[in-house]
Amino acid sequence: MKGRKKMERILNKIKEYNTIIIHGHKRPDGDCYGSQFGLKNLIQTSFPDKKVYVVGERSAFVDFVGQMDIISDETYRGALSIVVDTAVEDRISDSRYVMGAEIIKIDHHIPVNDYGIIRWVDTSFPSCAQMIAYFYYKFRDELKITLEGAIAMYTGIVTDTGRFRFRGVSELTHQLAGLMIAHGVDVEYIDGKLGIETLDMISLKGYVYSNFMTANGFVYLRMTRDIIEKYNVSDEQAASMVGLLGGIEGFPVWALFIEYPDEIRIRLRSNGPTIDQLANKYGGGGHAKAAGAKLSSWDEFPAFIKDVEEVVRVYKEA
Ligand SMILES: [Mn+2]
Repeated sequence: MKGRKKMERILNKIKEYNTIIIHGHKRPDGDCYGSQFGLKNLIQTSFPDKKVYVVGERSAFVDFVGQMDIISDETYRGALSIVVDTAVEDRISDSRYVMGAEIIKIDHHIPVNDYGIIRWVDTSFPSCAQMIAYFYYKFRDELKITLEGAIAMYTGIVTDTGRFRFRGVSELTHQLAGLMIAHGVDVEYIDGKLGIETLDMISLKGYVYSNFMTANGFVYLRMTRDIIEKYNVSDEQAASMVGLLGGIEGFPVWALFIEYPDEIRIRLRSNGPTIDQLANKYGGGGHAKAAGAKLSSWDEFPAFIKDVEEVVRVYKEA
């Protein structure tokens, strides 16, 4: 069984501590919330005498999953810190996690920093919330959850898998999502909550669809500062628009050029040629089909377009 020893050690630590504080990452997403609040619910429901807190930055779009606790530094005395869904120590939200007596890491990302005395890291899980659900499932004879926890875990599973569409989704993913439904999760309710978008975001989508440009096999958009300001979105929200340009017939590579004060950051995507080497050439890197790169100014823009066209040409000839 996957990670059995690690899970047993984690359960023992949970039993050992009276106060448990659960951290996630900065700018938390659905999986971060799902893992944090799912784990809180699991511990609190199974061991009602323990004090369990969830801390860190807030994310409005997943507010329905739960509300962050505000705790004093004093609370960390003799407490167990558990950090979920975070590979990079610097990204852990609420840096006070180090004040806990011991730290446990539960994550599904490729490890970057080896923090924590127990590290249960398994990159085969498509979401960290699925790890929490799996933990519950494996010890279900002694653990309990309520609907609240099931909603949290289901939300994490759904968001990190792009609603069950991404690589890594397996029979186990659906089994565990099914287990959450068995606990009363209303899939339509969650879909409705996650489907809510701000008017600004919808308007920006309209802009992206109306203003993208094309080269040979390449679709792109220049997301300039004035556009980001006009539509009143965060840089991160603006950057998320790259997904809109994917999957267009005849255009295996797409990108969003996001203008920052001192550089232009590129989100580069492909469903054909590998693009990580191209990203390396432009000060970036990443995966074969999803990478980041940067330009120091728009002067480099024409050369970048040419390089993408070349990558596409070579790919189509192969
Ligand atoms: Mn995640």
